[in-house]
Amino acid sequence: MKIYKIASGAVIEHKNQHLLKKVDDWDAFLNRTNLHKVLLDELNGLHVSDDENLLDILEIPMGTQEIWASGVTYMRSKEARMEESKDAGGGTFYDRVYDADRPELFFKATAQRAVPHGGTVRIRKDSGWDVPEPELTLLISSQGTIEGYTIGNDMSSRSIEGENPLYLPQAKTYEGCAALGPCIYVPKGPIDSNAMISLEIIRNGSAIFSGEVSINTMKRKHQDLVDYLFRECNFPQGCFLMTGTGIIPPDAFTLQVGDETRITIEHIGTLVNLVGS
Ligand code: DO4
Ligand code: MG
Repeated sequence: MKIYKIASGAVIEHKNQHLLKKVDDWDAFLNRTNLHKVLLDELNGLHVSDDENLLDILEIPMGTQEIWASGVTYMRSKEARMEESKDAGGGTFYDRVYDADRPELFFKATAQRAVPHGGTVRIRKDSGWDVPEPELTLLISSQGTIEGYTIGNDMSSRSIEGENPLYLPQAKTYEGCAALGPCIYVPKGPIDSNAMISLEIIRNGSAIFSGEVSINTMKRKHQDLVDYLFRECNFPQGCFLMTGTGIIPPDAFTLQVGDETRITIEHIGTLVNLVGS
């Protein structure tokens, strides 16, 4: 089952049908344990739409929840960050966090700084080296249970992060620093552990970078990340947690204004965004 957010409410995709549901409070709508079953029970009586343009304009599938992120959860992320920060002493601390029990977790954004599928993510004007980070993103209830999955783009400035690790919040959080969507995938159980994430970056109509990774190569378990996040933080509306990137373009690559990012995660869909200034 998938949930899309459009201007007039929710579209629930189930068995190749699109059902319309009025939602007054997106926080309450998403923050429910056993969401798959709850949604199934609510399908009865919903209007089925055959409007082909129904999903043309999507909103971020969230309410006022915070978006958090995990770091250095894949080998590729550890290696790329050790390389970019070696002049700032980063040669050792990324491998330490990769191996430590405690994961790297950081606050990323709220809906105000994020954009939906079809929206424009930004690169910072004071950054010269920028990448999208394609990340499986968890929808977590206020009880700490994983209820769904979406696609996140953790836009990152590698020049600012590489200059000094204490600049991480500036490398990661700014206007237009994240994209989330196109929908929330709400399966009966956990997502297929072999699901693939792929990233394509399009410039002037051609793919200038493409890469893929399986979520089963992630170092940590989803629930372990959630448990650490919930240790000393309450999330009365639930929250979203990006689970880290396993795809980073080669060091010579930087995003440019006008590029298009296309992130696909099996079972969820494709999140497409334009890069702006
Ligand atoms: O440690 C810096 C950020 C890591 C990150 O965002 C990732 O691994 O995805
Ligand atoms: Mg990331």
